[in-house]
Amino acid sequence: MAHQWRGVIAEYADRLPAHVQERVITLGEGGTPLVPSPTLSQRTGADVFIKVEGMNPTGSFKDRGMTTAMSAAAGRGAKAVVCASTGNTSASAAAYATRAGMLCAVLVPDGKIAMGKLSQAIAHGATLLQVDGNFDDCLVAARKLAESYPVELVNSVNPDRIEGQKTGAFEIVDALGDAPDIHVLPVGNAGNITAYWKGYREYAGFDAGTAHAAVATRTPIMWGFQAAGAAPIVKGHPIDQPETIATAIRIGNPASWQQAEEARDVSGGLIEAVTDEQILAAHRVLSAEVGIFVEPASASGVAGLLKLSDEGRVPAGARIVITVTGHGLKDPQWALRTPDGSDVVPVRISSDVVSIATALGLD
Ligand code: AN7
Repeated sequence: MAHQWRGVIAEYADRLPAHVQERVITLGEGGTPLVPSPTLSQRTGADVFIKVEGMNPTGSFKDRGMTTAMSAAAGRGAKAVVCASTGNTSASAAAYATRAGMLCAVLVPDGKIAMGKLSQAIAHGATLLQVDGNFDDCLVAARKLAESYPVELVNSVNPDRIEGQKTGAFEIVDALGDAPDIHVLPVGNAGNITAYWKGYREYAGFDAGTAHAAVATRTPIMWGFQAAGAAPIVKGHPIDQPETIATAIRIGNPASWQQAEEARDVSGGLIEAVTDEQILAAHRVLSAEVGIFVEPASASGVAGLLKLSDEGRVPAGARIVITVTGHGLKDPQWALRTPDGSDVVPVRISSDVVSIATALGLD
């Protein structure tokens, strides 16, 4: 039988803690495509690759950390998990809890999560509570709940989440033969930038003790992008009422704030803001020119790269990897609106071939 990817815990067993390996809960996450992008390379004068995390089992990068968090919880005999979420974490937690035979509770900000993600959590049987508040309020409540009641927290403040998510960096180095010059990604609650930095550090022989030889000769510069209306790290203070169409990163007080700053500073990188307009423009570039459909938050890394390129800040020829974090089908409505805000209406036509050929300009 041809080799089938076995999920990140089996594939990277020697790089992950033993306690996540006693009872492995997996849906085959990881092993996602790293796609070269001639379009973005041409636009920026760099050598750009896209890590397509929408190809994970529940359609986002969260599955990498959920397999480890849920396996650790299962190994300890946990019966129930809880998370706060802007959508993707809840979808992932719900699916992995189903696989583990556990109960799953999710706290989401009222009315501010994409329909696809809501459907996933419900479909997988989670108990979904729409909280009167934003993501940050949900996370405070979820943490308190897990402190006082018999449920385990599976947000990225749980270190087991970071352990799984760091495998994204491993896969990139394994595919390219070394770390890229620059790694670009969206920043919301800041778990993912923390995890990628940890993964790159460990593969370059830092931080992981002496058990492993280095796989990479260096670590990349980390470039993170927040949405302008939800950019606490850029502004230097929490945002009480974060706003952006990229609901996945509508977060005003990231839990891993300090770790994100460390990744930025130690790598010589940056964390900057992109506007909703820039995010939607990048979303269109990805869909219409690159061939990859993502949800708006996932386009913010590409938006940031294009912004920096316009400003002449992208080093010529640099090898750049951009993580696009979630699938476009989770929040598909954005494709059906033109840049000037009008709805896209499909052309209606009779079924005769001549009319269709005419409409297609084939005559
Ligand atoms: C598509 O699901 O926080 O900086 O609760 O869904 O690691 O938080 C989602 C975050 C980027 C930001 N792209 O990552 C949640 C949640 C997508 C996301 C991020 C999220 P972090």
